Amino acid sequence: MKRDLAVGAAGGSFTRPHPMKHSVDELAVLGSPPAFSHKLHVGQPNPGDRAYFMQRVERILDSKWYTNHGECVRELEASLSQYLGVKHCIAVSSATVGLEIAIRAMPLHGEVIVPSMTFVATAHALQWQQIKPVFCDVDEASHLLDPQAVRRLITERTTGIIGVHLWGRACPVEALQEIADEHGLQLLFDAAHAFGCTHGGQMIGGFGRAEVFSFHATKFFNTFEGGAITTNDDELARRLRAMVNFGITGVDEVSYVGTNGKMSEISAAMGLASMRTIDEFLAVNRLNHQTYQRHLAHVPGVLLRDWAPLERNNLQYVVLEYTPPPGGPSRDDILRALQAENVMARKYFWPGCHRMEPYRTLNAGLPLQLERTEALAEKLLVLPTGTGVNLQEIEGICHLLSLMVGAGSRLAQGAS
Ligand code: T4K
Repeated sequence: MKRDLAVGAAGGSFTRPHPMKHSVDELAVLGSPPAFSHKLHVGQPNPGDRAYFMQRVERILDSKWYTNHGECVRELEASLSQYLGVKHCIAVSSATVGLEIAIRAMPLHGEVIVPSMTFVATAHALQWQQIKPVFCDVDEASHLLDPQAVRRLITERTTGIIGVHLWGRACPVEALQEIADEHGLQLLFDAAHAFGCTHGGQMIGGFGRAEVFSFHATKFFNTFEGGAITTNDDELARRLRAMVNFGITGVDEVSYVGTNGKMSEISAAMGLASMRTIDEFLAVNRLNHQTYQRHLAHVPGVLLRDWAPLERNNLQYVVLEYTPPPGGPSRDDILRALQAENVMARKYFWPGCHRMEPYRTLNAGLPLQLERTEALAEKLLVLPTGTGVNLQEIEGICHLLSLMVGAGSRLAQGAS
């Protein structure tokens, strides 16, 4: 099983890289056939224990209990709490809804400081409820909230900070907590990327007042759609649990404004099936990452960081920082050329939330200080990993990248 996964068998078909391309002229962007016969995605789902999933689905159908905190959800919540070492785990229908509910339950209002270098859902979860996301710059090397920059953005309207554990790397948790305590702010973490990752050897999940995970199909651990809010705060947990279910606190009793944020039984069954293969997923991602590192180490302009080797990271994102070498192609030329080869790389999280609507308009004319975010947004390139890509394909991707970087302005010509 491990070996199969290690070579990238997703239980599906293998693509052999096209007989290796030897020269720039053979690149697809210049008119040759693509290197890969099918698309290699950044977010192709890991399937989990398929037989076990099917067994649980049969049981759900027989039970005639499909949602509303059924057996699978209860089992998944217990299993996640134990895995993460946190007191309460509330399964939700997505991380976006989880963030919205956590923000409302804490509650946050007025202004909340968030990084702009994140998926737009982090900002939308605030804006959706008329709370102003105040965009903060990140550290250049870690891509995480810069505590000094956070301090500069605090006003009398600030009620909280949302740290994002981007790429599964833990935020500077202690520094952010210190700022929050000093200013009477609440601290929430968007842990959408950080399931199975640690900070100081401790699983992410119990930091701040609450943390929110994503189990979307594209995450290394998935429930089709879904997520979880985790907290060690009993009172908050009670409110969260009610708000996920319309604010219902008892039979015919509603105590809060709530919504429908419940995870269904079928999603939870997928979660239980994924829990059984989590170590294999991690091993595959680790091997993929090492393979990328080994083959990209000498490609000019390409940096693939070896992140905090003492911490555990799920490595669900392979994030390159690309600085064009003299005369080299731009990041966007490389992206276009990779996609022509069926390598569906992404430029997460370009251009930064502050440059997307409605934030671009809302912040027009304001002196935003997001230089490092903007510089990173021009550099980042995220490559396919997970069980849907095999080591041979990864070697092929690296080889293509090195051809492309050496192609200079010819890649841009291919685009025109
Ligand atoms: N906070 C952060 C920091 C996040 O990154 C996210 C989500 C959230 C909060 C909110 O979490 P959720 O509410 O979604 O639970 C994707 C995901 O949809 C999104 O969950 C994720 N972050 C974000 C980083 O990536 P898109 O629109 O860029 O990509 P998408 O969904 O089209 O998928 C990427 C590629 O994966 C596709 O081109 C094809 C492949 N794919 C996708 C799906 C859904 C598959 O092969 N199979 C599939 O089933 O947002």
